Amino acid sequence: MKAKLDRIRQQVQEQILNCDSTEKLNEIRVSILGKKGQLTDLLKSMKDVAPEERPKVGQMVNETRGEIERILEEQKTKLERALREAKMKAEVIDVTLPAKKNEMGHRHPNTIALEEVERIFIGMGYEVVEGPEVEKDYYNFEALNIPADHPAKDEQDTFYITGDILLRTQTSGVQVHEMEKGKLPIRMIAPGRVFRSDEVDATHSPSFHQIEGLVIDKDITFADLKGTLAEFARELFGEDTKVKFRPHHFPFTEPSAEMDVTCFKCGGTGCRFCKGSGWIEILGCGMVHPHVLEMSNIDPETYVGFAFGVGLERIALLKYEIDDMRLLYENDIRFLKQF
Ligand code: 2U9
Repeated sequence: MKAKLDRIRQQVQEQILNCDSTEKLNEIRVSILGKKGQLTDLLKSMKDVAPEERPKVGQMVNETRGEIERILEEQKTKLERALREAKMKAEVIDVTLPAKKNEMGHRHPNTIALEEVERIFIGMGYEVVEGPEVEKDYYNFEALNIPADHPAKDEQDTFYITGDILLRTQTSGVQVHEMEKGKLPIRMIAPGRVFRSDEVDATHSPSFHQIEGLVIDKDITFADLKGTLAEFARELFGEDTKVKFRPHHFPFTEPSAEMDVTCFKCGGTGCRFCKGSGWIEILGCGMVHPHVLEMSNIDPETYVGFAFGVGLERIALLKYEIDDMRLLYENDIRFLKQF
């Protein structure tokens, strides 16, 4: 019996030491120690052993079983360690390798200009309010003193969705919504995208951006308008910038004006940039028409206001000396990278 047990142990030991996976190791365990395994069979055949021999034989079988279990455990530990080491080797990270270059995007010149304008007005206590690009005819035209038969409503200039709903041609509707809320005073700017049926060229696009401003309070005068917009111009174009107001007409403001700034290239002496005049037109403005206030339930006897409107692309083109508006929309990275 001892010789038989030794043979089994030797054979199994060889199998175990040659085994290269934990799955195969388990198969070996089952084939020796399992229910139908070799050693289990041997124990079952104890009934054929003489009774006085049984304790001795039983002890020998158990010793062999213990020995095989020890070898199995050792091999299992060895295989697991080898597996862990191989995995760690495969996953090794070389921290000295140069890092992958991250392509950093950056703000569009329109966004840079918008944030600059917003910064200036927020600094003067204004709120930035946004509104819908699809608007009712009333908020885009009627409430701004632009009646049904006004040429500005011409379908050639406006994208109508239905007879009553359109893509806004100006952001003024945002201010009308604010006035209707009845919370006064108002100090706000309304930046946003607007739409007009224009042909694309160096200075026009069917979709562009405006920033409109509105102040409504008691005792507001044209002097407040001038002071505010002169300060805006100085902050945007430099502190030596002078401003000039020329009379103009807008249906929603009375009196109305256009504001020019001294050319920031030549300082006002005249150059190619300002076409020799020394001045650059920058925005439109005026005192809010009393009828516009009335239509939004604001008493024009108590409250007065001023408003202004500026094209965002115009500011970006001037500030960054870009001579064609189309460049702002083409998304050519070589162009955009420069700002
Ligand atoms: C309300 C009352 C008055 C907004 C104003 C302008 C003058 C103006 C143009 C500038 C260049 C449009 O983008 S542009 O083509 N805008 O000249 N806008 S006053 O006046 C308002 C707005 C809302 C309730």
